[in-house]
Amino acid sequence: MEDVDAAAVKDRSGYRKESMRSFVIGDVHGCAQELGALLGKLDREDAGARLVFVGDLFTKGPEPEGVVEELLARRVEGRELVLVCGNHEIKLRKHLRRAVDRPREEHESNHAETVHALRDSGLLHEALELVEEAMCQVTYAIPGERCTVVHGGIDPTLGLALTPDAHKVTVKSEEDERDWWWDYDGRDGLIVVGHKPFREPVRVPSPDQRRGRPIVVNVDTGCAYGGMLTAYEPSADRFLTVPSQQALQPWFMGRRQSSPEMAAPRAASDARDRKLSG
Ligand SMILES: [Mn+2]
Repeated sequence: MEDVDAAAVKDRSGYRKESMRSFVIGDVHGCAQELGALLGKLDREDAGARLVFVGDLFTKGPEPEGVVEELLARRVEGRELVLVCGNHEIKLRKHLRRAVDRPREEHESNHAETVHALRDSGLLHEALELVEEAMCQVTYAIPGERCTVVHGGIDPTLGLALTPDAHKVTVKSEEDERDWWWDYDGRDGLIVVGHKPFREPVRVPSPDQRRGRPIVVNVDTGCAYGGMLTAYEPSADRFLTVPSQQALQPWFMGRRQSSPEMAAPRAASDARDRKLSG
């Protein structure tokens, strides 16, 4: 019996990388309690699965230091963590860099709370390393699956390969505009994103086989705004969620799934790409 169990554990540990399960986790935004709860849930599914974070790990929520601790603890356990770059990683990096270089200086940016919380818990360097690691990875193709993770999305007219990195990290339509995923035909496989929060995960079905695997999934369910924290398992086409502990923001209450009928497709706009909104 012992030999059988040992073999099963070894198999889950990932020597056949292509068979390793992956979970893509939405915008954590400093919500450490919810992250702990979600990771506990995922561990009960498969304690050896790869954890792919879609970006925006630290800002907005109450406990960025707790998020650093959760991530480092999983690394120590030998878990495979993949950090994809969000727009908030880019925004936060310079503030963290400055705080590391000048630890006694008070910070007065809109990231001050995040920076101070990390500094007061002695995790500035660790947070900076995680942020810089994420910034090296704008896209992540899950091994063995036709699935790519990016923070914001792609320009469907250009496709995954030709969409500029800045666009991939920041693309977000306005309230009354059509989301890019309604104009995507699935040619680059399944694209999993975060960045634009809705009350429910967005799941865009393939146009030619409506019951098959989706072509776009958005796992940002607004944990920092009182929604929930969502993980998605691409191979099983399945969502796992935990409720947010944060106060429900009034503007977020009505953020239901966008519809393909909404407005006309917009032209790609470089000006909008430069605006790091959200
Ligand atoms: Mn974002």
